[in-house]
Amino acid sequence: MMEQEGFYDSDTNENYRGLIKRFQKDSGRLKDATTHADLIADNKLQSIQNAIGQLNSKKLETQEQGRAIRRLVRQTNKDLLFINEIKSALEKTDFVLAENPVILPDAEQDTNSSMIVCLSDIHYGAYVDMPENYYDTQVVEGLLIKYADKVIKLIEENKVYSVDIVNLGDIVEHAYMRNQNLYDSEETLSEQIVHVTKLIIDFIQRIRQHVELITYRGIAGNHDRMQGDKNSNLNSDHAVNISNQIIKMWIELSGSDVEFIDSDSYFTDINVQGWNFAFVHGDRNSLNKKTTLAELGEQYDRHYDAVLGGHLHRFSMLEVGDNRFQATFGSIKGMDEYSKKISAKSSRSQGVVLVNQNEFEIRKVNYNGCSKVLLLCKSIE
Ligand SMILES: [Mn+2]
Repeated sequence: MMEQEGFYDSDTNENYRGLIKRFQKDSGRLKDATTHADLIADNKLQSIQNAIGQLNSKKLETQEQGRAIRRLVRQTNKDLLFINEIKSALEKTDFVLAENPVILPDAEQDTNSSMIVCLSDIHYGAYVDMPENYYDTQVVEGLLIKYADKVIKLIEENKVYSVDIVNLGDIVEHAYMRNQNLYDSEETLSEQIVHVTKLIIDFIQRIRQHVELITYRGIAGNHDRMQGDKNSNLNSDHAVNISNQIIKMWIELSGSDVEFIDSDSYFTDINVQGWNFAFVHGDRNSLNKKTTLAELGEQYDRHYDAVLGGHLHRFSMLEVGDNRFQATFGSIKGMDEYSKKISAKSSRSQGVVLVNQNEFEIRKVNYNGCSKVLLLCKSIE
């Protein structure tokens, strides 16, 4: 055991020596003073001196090992604590039951359209209370229901028979990123991840009531990283990874026929009716930069018709080639003190892409009519 902990020499450990001595004394095996003196006379003193010399030279090394071990113990405890927090948040959360209704096609009209539905920058856990916007965890639920209903309306108007839901990241506000977030956050990180995932599942199931073929996938944003510093982060160490696992678990346990698509942590792409779409959050690949679509095409060896992202918290569309686009969708969160401070005021919005064999249309989905008063009412309900 001691060797595993990095202590190879028990003779140089004073506490260990004391322990053995005490045990020997208690069990009557400790030699008396006369015998002890004899031992010294028998040149045993030399070996003790050697041991002290060894102790001094080992001291630095031992300190280093001790630090490494303490760090390991701290990290292990932190991870275990986090997993336990997730577990207890899951136990306290009720997930919607999966239903897989048969959706009868409209006999009179062709149903040949598909739709990509993006979810972006939910920032669950953020608390905003300013003249232009109000946002808290209660409000998120209402806003996601409203968005799902807008999507359902588009499904019906456009005779959509298949939907691919792509989560573009920043699902949680995260408590540890900027100092400002510390007092603008609600709930612990584990609670934020579990609760926003519950709302995402509600969103998926609400749409599933109106269309039979649904896929879901999610990539991570900068707020989803477990550690704020992007350089010190393992690639899959992010909130969306945990959220994805919960969604997969829900699909499996509830018998949902929604298809979960695995993807990279920070990139995914999809072919819908012959058109190629790429997705990034937008923090690692700037969607303001006109060459991003071409660069992603080069990197993944594919001709992309559009690359879609979030991150900027505003709708933008840039034509960067012949009918080829870079677009960003807005946030569910809407304006906050931070966006105001960096003069990036913009409205709450989301976005979809309507696709058929002949064309695709990137469309902003507005949140008109969600005044602060209405949001507050929803929150109080
Ligand atoms: Mn964001």
